[in-house]
Amino acid sequence: MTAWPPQVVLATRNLKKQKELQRILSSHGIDTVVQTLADYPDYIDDVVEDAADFEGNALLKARAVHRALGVAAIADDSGLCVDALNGMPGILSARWAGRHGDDTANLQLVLNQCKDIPAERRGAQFVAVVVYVAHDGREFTTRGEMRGHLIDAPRGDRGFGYDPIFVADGETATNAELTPERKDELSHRGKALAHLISLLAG
Ligand code: ITT
Repeated sequence: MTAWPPQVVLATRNLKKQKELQRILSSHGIDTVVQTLADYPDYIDDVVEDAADFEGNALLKARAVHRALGVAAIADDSGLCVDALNGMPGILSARWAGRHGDDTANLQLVLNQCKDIPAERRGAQFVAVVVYVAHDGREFTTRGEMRGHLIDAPRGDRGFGYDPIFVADGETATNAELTPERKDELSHRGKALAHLISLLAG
């Protein structure tokens, strides 16, 4: 059993990711405050996300924050893996069109790359790996996946990233049309965090 600390630093500057993490923890009754690197203006973010997979990149990000700030740290490395693109953009999801974090350009490039792919071969999944490094340095890694398919034009304005072009299995709405609570129930991030919560509860 590892108690959740009053606050944890999420190794990110992506505030939409932070919002989802905070919301998911709160929905599980955990009142830990999720800070981000924006709360630490002196922190020099020199992590190069050059690992070969989500696990490796999440470890790099969480360890760097734990080492530099000496606090409990958490990282989420996530992305969209498209079957017809052999699992890409995958770990390159945030910079698929070249500029890091340009959600619209990234999404448009995936749509263009998939435009001739028929409906039955438009399967895809979101993957999230969450790494938690406790104050004392113990590390916990969990993973969550959300299967679904890509549509051919964006719909909805909730969520972030590739949400407007992704419909989860069993749904008709895109992730960007789902309520935040429904997205969290189904999402890769929601599942990875639920696993982490039960792991820490021992
Ligand atoms: P940090 O590395 O600083 O945490 P980032 O946005 O660069 O922030 P990642 O390297 O993990 O994060 O890349 C994740 C990308 O995958 C993100 O930019 C989105 O494009 C996409 N993505 C991840 N989760 C998503 C979700 O729930 N909905 C839509 N797109 C998502």
